[in-house]
Amino acid sequence: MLMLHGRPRSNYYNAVKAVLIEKGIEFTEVLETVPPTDAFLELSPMSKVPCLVTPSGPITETSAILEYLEETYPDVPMMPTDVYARAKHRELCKTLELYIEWVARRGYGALRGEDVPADEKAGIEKALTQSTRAVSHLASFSPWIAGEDFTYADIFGYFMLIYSIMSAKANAGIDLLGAIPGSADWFSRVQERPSMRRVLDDAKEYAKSQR
Ligand SMILES: N[C@@H](CCC(=O)N[C@@H](CS)C(=O)NCC(=O)O)C(=O)O
Repeated sequence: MLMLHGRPRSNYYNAVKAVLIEKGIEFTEVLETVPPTDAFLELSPMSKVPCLVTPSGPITETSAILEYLEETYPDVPMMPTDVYARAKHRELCKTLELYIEWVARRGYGALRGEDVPADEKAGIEKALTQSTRAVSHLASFSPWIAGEDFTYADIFGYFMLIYSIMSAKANAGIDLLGAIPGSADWFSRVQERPSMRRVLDDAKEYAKSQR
């Protein structure tokens, strides 16, 4: 049985969990602590969650895990089959990860009541202004982010935006969904999926248990 190591507070962990549920793959969850145990560092040397332990060994990095799941469990497809469409799907996911989430992450301190320096805020604003334009250019939202079919980019994209929305507002005064036409309705559509409801409910329960 596959074992998903991590924490339901992590947007990356939750993305993999939702894809496992969408694909109907059995898995067990293994909660990991902060700071990490030595045993977890053996599985995930960068101490990052999620880590998926497969019959062949552990895998970290969400995009690597999602591609492994797609290749190992193709019965419920969650990536386009056409080679060019697949490359565009990866391009969209990378853009959301590197230029939205990793930029917004620089300001996550503001969500915990910490000060974010003014020059960092200015950098976030400049970078998000460009990357929201890029996502608007690459995404379809008709009805799903990469076109007609629901793919893992919908789940991954949702989780790249979930905390970024708050950081963009707090640090740069940017309404992230407003800046990407079509994304607000899509965001609501994604979170109505049963897989997503389960993951988001579990995350809420986990947050309550940590208070
Ligand atoms: N590039 C990684 C990012 C994962 C990530 O940043 N995970 C965070 C939680 S959201 C984490 O494990 N942080 C703990 C640490 O860095 O020690 C991926 O794609 O999985």
